[in-house]
Amino acid sequence: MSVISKCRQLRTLLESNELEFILEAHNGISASIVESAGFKGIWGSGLSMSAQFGVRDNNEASWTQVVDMLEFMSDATTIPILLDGDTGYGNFNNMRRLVVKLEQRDIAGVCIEDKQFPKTNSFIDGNKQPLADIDEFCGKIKAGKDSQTDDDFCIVARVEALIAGWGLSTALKRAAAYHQAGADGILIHSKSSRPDEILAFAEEWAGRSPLVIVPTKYYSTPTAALRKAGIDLVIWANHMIRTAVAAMEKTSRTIYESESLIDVEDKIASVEHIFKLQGADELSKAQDKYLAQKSDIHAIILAASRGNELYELTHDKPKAMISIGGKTLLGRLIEGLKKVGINNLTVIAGYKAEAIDIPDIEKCINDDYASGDELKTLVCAQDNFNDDMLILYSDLLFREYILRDLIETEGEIVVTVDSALDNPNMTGTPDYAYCSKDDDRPPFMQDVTLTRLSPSADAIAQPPSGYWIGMMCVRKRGRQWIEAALEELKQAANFNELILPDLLNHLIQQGRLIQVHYINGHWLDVNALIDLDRAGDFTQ
Ligand code: SPV
Ligand code: MG
Repeated sequence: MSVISKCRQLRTLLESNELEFILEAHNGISASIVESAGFKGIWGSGLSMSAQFGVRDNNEASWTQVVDMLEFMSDATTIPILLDGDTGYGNFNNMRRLVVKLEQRDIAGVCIEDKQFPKTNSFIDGNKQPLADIDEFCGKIKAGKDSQTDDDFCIVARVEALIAGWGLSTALKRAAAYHQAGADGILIHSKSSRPDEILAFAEEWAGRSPLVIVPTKYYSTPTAALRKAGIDLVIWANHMIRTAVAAMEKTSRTIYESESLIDVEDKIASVEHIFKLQGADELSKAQDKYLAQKSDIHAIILAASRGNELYELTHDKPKAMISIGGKTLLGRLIEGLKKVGINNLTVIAGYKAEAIDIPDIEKCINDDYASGDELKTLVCAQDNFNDDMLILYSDLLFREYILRDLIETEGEIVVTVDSALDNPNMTGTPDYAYCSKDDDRPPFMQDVTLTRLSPSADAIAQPPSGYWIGMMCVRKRGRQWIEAALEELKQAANFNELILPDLLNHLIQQGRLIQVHYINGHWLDVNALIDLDRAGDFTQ
């Protein structure tokens, strides 16, 4: 969809054969409200912008402060803004720079008035206000027109002759000169409460160029009369700031006097409405698109065993708490989990449970660790199971990508299998993984399922595809399978001896698909003293 530039939109408004209307705004939120109401353009009123800054309409706010505010207004809207540029904030040179800066901020046009800097609002002692020299003002218009790069950028020349008490012929003479100098429209201003002088001007002007008016004082004039007079653009010049001020005065008085919010809450915009005007919806969609989703994965970490092969190192603590390179195994594991956004951590302790003193974890205790094995430990954390969870041993050291890839692999239950069977460093009893396919990389992510885990490579005629490293990722249905399987296995006479591979084998026998994610090395299962020497690879 091609977007019509704001400059073009403003030019179309000025040059259309219909009577068009623009409404004042003075900051981003009022501008967006004006657009939402249906207006096709915005008047960047000098009076209103000064007022919202809390200063007078006498060029007390600097022009760059005005332009900065305009940028917020323009960013918040898609309709054009015609800036009330006072006198152009100086001479022709200031006008040139103003036009350049306005175009840079996507402001569609500027209206300059033929008074002297610093100006005073037209409704304050208008008669006393000196007008600009005609030639000097024409030079300013020309300088502005020569500075614009978009042909559609509009410069409207505002004639203050009627305000200053000079009468119709002066107003017409000035308007003609400004038109000649290149102005895209003439704004004829009046402080009269009747429209007579404006209507007379319009008649004499006779459509020589677009005619703009500001009927603040002659507001009771029927719009039909303005239309009939051939006016092109009406500016409702200050009604947003005045309505805001009236509302703010009323609300502040009520809150002050009642020392309560009870009388105002239902009468003011809801906080949700403010969010809407600020575009909160767009941000939340963008967050979904661009921000890494916060993980709600829970990790269930089995840390109940002593680790007998580590001898005196585990005299007073479980294997998970032995220190490697200044950090405990469990501490390192938790650090790795947190790095990938997993902060919901359950550690199932058993042997020397009190030695596990890590903050921000939930500790479940298997008091029966001496007589029970892994499944007995796992069921202790059943209340903490989640529809997205990792179940893993606490004695693992691994490269970060292994965890990341595991949680990104689809499947109700996914196990990480190391296909580097030639690993000469394997200690303890490995869990040989028999899989539906060997790891024939590439292709990288393959659809492979687990057929069986076995403590022995000879148990089945087919050679194993790798080792299960003691990590699995479980999703909603996988959790249900595991919960049901644990209930069944609890009835078995040998439940106390069952380990995680028994659980996975049980699920496979039931026809559940256990997905395999292959890796090739880059992990270590700390079982024996010799593993501590090898751990250096993972502890930098
Ligand atoms: C403004 O809105 O600042 C104007 C219009 O210049 S008026 O205040 O009516 O002069
Ligand atoms: Mg003004």
